[in-house]
Amino acid sequence: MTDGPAVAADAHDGAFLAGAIEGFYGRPWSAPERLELFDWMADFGLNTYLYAPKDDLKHRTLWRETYSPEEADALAATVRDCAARGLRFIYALSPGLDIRFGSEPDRGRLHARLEQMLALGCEHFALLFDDIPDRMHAEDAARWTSFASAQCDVTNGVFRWVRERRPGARFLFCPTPYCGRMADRQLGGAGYLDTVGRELDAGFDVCWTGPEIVSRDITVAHVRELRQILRRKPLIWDNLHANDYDGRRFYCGPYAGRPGALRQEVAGILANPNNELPLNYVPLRTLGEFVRGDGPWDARRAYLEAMGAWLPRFETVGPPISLDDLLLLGDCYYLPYEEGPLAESLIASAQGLLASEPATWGSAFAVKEQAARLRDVCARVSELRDRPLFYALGRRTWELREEMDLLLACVRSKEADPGAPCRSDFHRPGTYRGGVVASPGPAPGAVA
Ligand code: GDL
Repeated sequence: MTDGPAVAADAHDGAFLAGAIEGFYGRPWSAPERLELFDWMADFGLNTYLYAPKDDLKHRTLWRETYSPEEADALAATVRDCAARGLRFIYALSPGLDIRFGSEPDRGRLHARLEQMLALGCEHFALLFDDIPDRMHAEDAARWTSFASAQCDVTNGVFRWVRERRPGARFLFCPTPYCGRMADRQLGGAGYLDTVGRELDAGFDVCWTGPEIVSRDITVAHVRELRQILRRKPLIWDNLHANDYDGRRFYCGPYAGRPGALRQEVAGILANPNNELPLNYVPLRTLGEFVRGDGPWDARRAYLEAMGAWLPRFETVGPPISLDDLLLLGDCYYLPYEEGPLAESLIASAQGLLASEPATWGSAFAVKEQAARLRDVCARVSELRDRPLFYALGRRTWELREEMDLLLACVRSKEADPGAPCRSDFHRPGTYRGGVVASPGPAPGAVA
């Protein structure tokens, strides 16, 4: 395979972007949370923070409105906090919900927004066109042959305008189809990505989440193919640890499913992680290790080491949580497509017990012990000294504790009377897994 056309030497400083995106749906992080994030990032060898919280109204829904003086002060402080730690702050704007590409007033508003951010000390920018209606206003459709051309035209204009003022500015662009599945479905119109490859200024990095929005694996072959189309190395916007799409889960597993060789194939990797900042310690620490490494990547080894480093945050006011306890808990909230091995084995053993007769069980002792231990670790989470960490974990670990209680009740009940249905006084219809979301829907296999 040949390399794609080289990015113009002066397109940007060429630095590999490694870091975090605040890019989820939901409540944006607070100023103290961002400070904690920046301290971690500096510690983990990460260099870039992309400000793109979907629910900062002025990032997306009200993209035309400049920040109030109070909001501007807070953002300027965030820009300074990044600079103080040697981190690159990139401000993202998402005008795609309703921008009129041909409208001079709308282009003027885009400039006004970036001008305000320049005045606040921000040097680097992103224009994002993800998760928007993939059709244009009729007047725009009459002027541009494609959605991609209209986006490139506006984006290139903004880019030149900023570059005149800040020659070193780094620029990111998120296409409307930003993963393989969307491109296959021709979101944004046929040939969208080819048009971006041809028409978007070479100085832009183009964001890409892999074959899926949340990609289990991202291979070298996958990004090489895309590089040919985009005519530049893609920048990975990695949703591996994002949890905004499922309020019952979070992911504290390692950066995984990406080979070490990916480092040379992309312009950078930015992780859009869990909404709950305290839960991102291991994901970001292992990402830092991944990008700094130069050989094959051993995700589980990196995880075990990172969990050891995270453990001091689990100091309690009661009996301690040990590393083994933490690994058992962490394995239950590992990665979207994979539980950790301790959780896998607990699930398999529990399913085995529930599906067979007690006479064949031998000793169910090991499963009961593991389930009881997990239940106790979940209970001890409420005794954490680090209250923000407890607030981030508490609802999920409460639910897991209830599941362990139910499992133990079923095992006990089966042991006492194999023919009797499992009964629990604490898992009653209506309050246990009630509500519309928990009612039976299509089986997972039915979703193509
Ligand atoms: C998305 C959104 C992102 C969201 C993520 C996970 C991109 C480019 N956009 O599609 O804001 O957090 O999925 O739900 O990934």
